[in-house]
Amino acid sequence: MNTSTSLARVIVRQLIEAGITDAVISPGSRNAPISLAMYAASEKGLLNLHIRIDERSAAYFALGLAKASGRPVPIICTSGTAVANYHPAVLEAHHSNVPLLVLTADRPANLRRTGANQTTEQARIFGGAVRYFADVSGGVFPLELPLDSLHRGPVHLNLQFEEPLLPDDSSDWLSEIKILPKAKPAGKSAGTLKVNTARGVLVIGHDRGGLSVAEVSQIAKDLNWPVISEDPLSFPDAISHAALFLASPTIRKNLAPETAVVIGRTTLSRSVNALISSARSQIVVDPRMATVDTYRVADQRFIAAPKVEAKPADLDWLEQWQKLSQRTSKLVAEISNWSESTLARELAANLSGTVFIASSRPIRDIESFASARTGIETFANRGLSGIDGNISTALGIATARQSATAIIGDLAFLHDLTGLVGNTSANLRIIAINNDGGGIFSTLPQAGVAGFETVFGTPHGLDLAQIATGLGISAKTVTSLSELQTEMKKPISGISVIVCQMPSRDANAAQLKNLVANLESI
Ligand SMILES: Cc1ncc(C[n+]2csc(CCOP(=O)(O)OP(=O)(O)O)c2C)c(N)n1
Ligand SMILES: [Mg+2]
Repeated sequence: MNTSTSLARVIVRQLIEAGITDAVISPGSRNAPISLAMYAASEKGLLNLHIRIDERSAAYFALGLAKASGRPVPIICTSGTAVANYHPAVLEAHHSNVPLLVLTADRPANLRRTGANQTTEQARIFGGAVRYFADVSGGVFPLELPLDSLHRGPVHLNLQFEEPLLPDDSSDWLSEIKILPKAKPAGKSAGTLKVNTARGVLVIGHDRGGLSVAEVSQIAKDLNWPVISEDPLSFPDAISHAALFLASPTIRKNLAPETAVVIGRTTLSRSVNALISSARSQIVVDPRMATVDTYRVADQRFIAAPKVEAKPADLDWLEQWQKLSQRTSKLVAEISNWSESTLARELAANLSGTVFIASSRPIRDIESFASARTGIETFANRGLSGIDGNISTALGIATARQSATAIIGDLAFLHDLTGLVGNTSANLRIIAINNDGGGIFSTLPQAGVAGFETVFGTPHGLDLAQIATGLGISAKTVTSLSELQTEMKKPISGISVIVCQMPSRDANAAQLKNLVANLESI
């Protein structure tokens, strides 16, 4: 058997034996040995293959698949620029400890810097963003696959394939394969969180630093403090609309806590971050302090869910928060126009199943306008909050589930159009919120500066439904809540897009500002 075929088969065999079920391949010649070995495994029912032509989309698709399945997902591409297209998703995986196994094909090392075609310095190209790297040559990978490293984030193996690249034998190399997934390495002992303050708050970052909803719910129950959750769809007892009423400096001052326990990172609202800063002490629980956020500052730090020893809660304190939340709920319920706020409120109330929420306004509007509830499984890319790869991540998540819904802004939608190219079996409904540009910028200090529309607003004037239709995807544009509700009642089947055509970005920013001003007097 030739050297490249031997290396590819050893790797694929080990992956299957380790319990890996899915792989994402992008087309190319140099990766032929591993692509063909994976194809052979898929023909035997040992692996589900997903083919995505754009490596950036491919890697995000795998990211979504890995997040939703909890299993490592290999991505396979050819040499050269293909490798660099993996970088955005590798960074997102790095910042959120997602097990992405990056398998890049390369030419033999002696061809580097010789002018050989499609040959660049792709060894260590991802720098410190991967937990483990190896530049592999020869017929057999000399080490066991670094599966332990994968449990802590992305891993890169650069595979030097020399010619011939096609198999030269027909041996039954996949017989007697034994699937023996290795148990996840035991985590470090978590320790005990002892608090003797009654006026504390528990703040939960959107993806909980990777902790499970159950682990975080247990901490919330033991503390019995007001819970501020960036994701109000996973914690029914969270204080709804906290991000909104905390925008009032007066309210924030009255509610300054003695202690803030923060789970994961909070990246959505300045108001919530200001509240955390006003606490006398901050305790952080975040497994990512063991890998990526190693310099995070806090009075006390835990890298796993701790046991909690708390003194009985001050129920008056909890009630103060609940009253403010109820008053804000009333104001939120009174908004009746077709706007990004009412859209978020209604989506949050009516969605079911698995939901991916894109960066920018969509995730912030859900945080602000949803009534806290449960019964939904949520995902978002909050490692680096990119507006890239959002369709692909959602497709990967939908592939690991029966179906999913994605809520995505127009720029994020346009950014990842190639995510819509290629066959998938996924059932994904995309709700594209079209405000013709980056609506978030109208809510930031740069709103209205000279050149605002050119460098921040970036209107495109495109018809998103027509674009989707051109890609063979069914799409419908809606301009009212009732039309949206009619569309949402239909079953999710294949990929479909509902384009919500929104009023102007300026009008939305003015409405948000007005709402916050009204909150000053509640
Ligand atoms: C890859 C990437 N490029 C640029 C940004 C900066 N950015 C943050 S939000 C945003 C606008 C997003 O617009 P859209 O998706 O339409 O959402 P909206 O703000 O309108 O809700 C941009 C460009 C980013 N986060 N990620
Ligand atoms: Mg937009």
